[in-house]
Amino acid sequence: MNNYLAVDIGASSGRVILGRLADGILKLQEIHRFHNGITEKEGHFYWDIEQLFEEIIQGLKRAKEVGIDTCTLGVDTWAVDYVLVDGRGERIGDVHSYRDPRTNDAAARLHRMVPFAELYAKTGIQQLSFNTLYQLFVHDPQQLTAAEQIMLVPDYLHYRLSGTAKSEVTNASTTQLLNLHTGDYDPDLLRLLGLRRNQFPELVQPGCRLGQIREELVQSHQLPRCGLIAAATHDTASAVLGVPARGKAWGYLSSGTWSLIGVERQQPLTSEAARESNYTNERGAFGTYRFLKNMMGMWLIQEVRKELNDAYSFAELAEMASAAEPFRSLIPCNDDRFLNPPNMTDAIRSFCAATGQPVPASAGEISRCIFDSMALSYGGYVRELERVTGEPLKQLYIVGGGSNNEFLCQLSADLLGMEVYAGPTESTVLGNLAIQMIAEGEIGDIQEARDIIRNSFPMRIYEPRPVDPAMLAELRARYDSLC
Ligand code: LFR
Repeated sequence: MNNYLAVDIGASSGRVILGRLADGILKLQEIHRFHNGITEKEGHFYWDIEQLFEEIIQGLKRAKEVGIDTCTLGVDTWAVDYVLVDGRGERIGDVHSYRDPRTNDAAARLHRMVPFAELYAKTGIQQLSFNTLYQLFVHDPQQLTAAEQIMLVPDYLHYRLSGTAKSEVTNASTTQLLNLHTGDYDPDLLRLLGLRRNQFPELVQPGCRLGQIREELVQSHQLPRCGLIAAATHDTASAVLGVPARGKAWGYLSSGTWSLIGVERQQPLTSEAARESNYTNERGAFGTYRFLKNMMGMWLIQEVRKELNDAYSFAELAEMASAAEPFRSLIPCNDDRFLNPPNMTDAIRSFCAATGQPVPASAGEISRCIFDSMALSYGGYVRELERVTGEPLKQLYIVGGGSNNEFLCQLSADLLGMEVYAGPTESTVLGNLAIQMIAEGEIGDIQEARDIIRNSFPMRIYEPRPVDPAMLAELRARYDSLC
């Protein structure tokens, strides 16, 4: 039986998971789990990239301890953030997090030189204040000049493991530097940033082989012998691969730290409506496009939970929310003021006070305010997605950690008036493994992978409960007036 290891690192935690396929059923075993987060230094926010690398090594050691001698391995992480590497292969500087305020006014400044419409026509990528393009625009020019290579985080981790530097395309597309038409880094945008094409590694597709784990790592840490395979290294691309969908007319909501809502397409869509509504065309595996939009997701509740000193589990917060008065106060979840406030609970309360709404006091009231607002924003965006693509959706698949939140799933189904299929929670890991299994020839294609996932993991269906249309219209108007 082949062993496949998925290293999946999100903004709040990372995992090393072993996947195996037997009789058409995919089984997962968690080998290692670790914390991730950003740390502040003098007003800037960074990831601890050395720690993440060490955790991968720990995971591989444990894999060996549980009897794995050979395997393949792929890494996926969040997008847009990068590591600078000098001519000797050494890292230059710390790795900025996309939540670092350094890019607060970068887009406005850059758009004075190249209007957003032009950027969008070139790249098809939505405007997020932290896209790599804007981060590089404000990055220390001396460091950039010294950088022989600029690698996105999972590419860098693959490089540290194997010595092979490649730029995997699903994540590369989130830089807002890839030209949608040529498929390569755009020369005009590189010129604007004062960068050279050869500072970015060669672009490769998910499934590309990246060589073996370096022998010296295997020897010094007693690791299994692993062939590295580029996963769809952007976690959202892996999550979309892991959606257990069949047929057509389905949308997805990848629900983790972020909520990513969209559809899988065979061609990009860069119409005026798509641009104005800020939809992105990130590259998916097998030539697909992820036509989606970012919404602030579980980050809101994760921060609030932390501020409550982790006194309640997420399930408890959802339970308390369900007992609180509905739709009492709402926040525009996607507003930049919730991107990285010094204190999320305060930011929510101040917003409610400033807009003349009741100020949520208890943990249940704060959680209710978050979940009501999230469900309303999902509803609005699904309708918008249908309008922009001109294609009505029949089902919404919610995957990722948020698919466990029964309260939010049911509320979303109700407000959407649409069937919601929830699960699996591990869609990102499953998408990562699927690419490796396809590369190894154990699975034929992505539809087969999705069928296997559907047969292997539970999925819960939420039927929409009737909602008074006048009340819904009033709620929508209230929500929209806050945005
Ligand atoms: C989700 C995600 C989103 C990306 C955001 C920042 O984990 O990868 O797709 O926009 O994080 O990188």
